[in-house]
Amino acid sequence: MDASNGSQDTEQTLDSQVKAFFDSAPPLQNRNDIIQKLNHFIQLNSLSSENGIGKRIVCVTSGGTTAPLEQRCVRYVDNFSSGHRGATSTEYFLKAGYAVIFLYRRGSFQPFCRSLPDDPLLECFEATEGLNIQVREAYSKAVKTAIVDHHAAVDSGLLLKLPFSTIFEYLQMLQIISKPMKDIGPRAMFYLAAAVSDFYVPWKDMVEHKIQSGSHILDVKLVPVPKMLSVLRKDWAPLAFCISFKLETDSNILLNKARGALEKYNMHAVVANELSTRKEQVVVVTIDDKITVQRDKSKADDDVENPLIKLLSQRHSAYIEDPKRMR
Ligand code: PAZ
Repeated sequence: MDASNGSQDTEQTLDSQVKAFFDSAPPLQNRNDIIQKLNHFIQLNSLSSENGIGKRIVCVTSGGTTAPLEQRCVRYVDNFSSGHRGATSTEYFLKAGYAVIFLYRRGSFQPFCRSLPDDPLLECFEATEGLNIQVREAYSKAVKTAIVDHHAAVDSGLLLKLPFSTIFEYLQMLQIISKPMKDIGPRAMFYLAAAVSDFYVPWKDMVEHKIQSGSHILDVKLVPVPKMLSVLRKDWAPLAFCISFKLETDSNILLNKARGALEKYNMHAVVANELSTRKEQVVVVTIDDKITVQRDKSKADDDVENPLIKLLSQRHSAYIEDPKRMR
């Protein structure tokens, strides 16, 4: 078999894996509602801008996907991701003038709510003597900012929030989002910060009912999730500016893995981060650069996402001017 046949075979295998994934995935319950909201959002932001050519629109993915072990799911495989990166980045993208589709894991961190405590309802509010509810003094600034900024972004049509839990929901939603994003060409960006399951149990192989605890070993076969980044770049939204993330715990392999992902999935940039330092520093790996981006430690409330989004927004502008220059 010659090399070209080999790559054709790999593509066919990927295509058939992707088809099998979507054919067997449980259909999204609110598919039509999501499509309607998306079309409205993209139409609105395609018309509105100072220069008359429409806003830049970014899809930020955030938090971890679950891989269910039972169809009537009691147990699932999960990961560590808190959604902090995605929520924080969303705020900076809005500041940079983007409209943001925030595709997030239910229950994970939300934009504008990062400085609130874990249980905001119970910790930020108190009942007065007349049984009215008021904000506790210590949280009054954080609550006000969260409510005002969040509502301003949503009400002005600049922030669309779409929740997922499972890998099935996430990938179907990413595919749905790609369709209208494809129509806006290079003005679209995908910023894929979600920690997506690498392995899953295909729906058709999954037991329906709760796995019983009687046996001594849990024998469940998980198979690799098809590499949708390739499909996103090649078919779903080929002109969109695509940023993926690479997380490792071993700093010795991080940059090589990021470079590998850049080439394998034809990304415009891969943001490399290490688990323990991910809030302090990341490295943006592109075809001809490795740029270290750090949080400004002299400012207590600075985030690494602040310089990161500035850099990516500049790169995106250059890409819009000349998409061929950055492949
Ligand atoms: O969600 P979080 O703020 O706790 O962590 C962010 C992150 C490490 C999940 C993200 O920066 C990332 O690297 N996402 C991709 C992970 C991966 O699949 O390699």
